[in-house]
Amino acid sequence: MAKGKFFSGDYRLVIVKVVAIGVIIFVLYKLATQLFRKKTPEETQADEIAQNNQNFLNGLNDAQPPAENTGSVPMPSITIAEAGNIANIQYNAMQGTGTDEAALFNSLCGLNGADLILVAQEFGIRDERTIFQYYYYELCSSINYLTNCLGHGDNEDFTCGVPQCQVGILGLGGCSELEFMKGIWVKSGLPF
Ligand SMILES: [Ca+2]
Repeated sequence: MAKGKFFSGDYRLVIVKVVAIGVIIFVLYKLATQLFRKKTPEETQADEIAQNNQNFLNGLNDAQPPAENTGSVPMPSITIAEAGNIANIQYNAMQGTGTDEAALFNSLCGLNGADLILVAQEFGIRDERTIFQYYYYELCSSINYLTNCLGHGDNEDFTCGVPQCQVGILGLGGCSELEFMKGIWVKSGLPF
């Protein structure tokens, strides 16, 4: 076909050619705008959160808990399935309006540092949050009796190995929910 003859000939064929070229240009334009489009601040932020979460998960793979008082680094005392079960207990305790602090703390209390790392791994990312991000979202960071942000801690009946959160007379004192949770997770050595 000679140059210049492209749009000559049967008008129906010309229409088909014009439409075809239009479609190709449109598709190329769409691809180019997708490739070179600047991300919105929300998209950039979402990417950063996803990347941070992925870094956190990658870090868990070779995380090692600090040595215990005995001087030895603890090995997991629970199975992966049990860790998954505890991760689910954590998740479920935080669903809905309130938070079941007793379920959160009780299911973690007996665990060593290696077990806790397994729980964080099995929790993974839920609702775009790591287990710690979920705690920050759900737990009170300071005691406030008016807003039912009660103090939590060890007493005669309940020992979770968080001595700095000793509950005082009449059950007052202790640590905020978040402080107590951080106290439990110290054994894992994970940045919380
Ligand atoms: Ca909740």
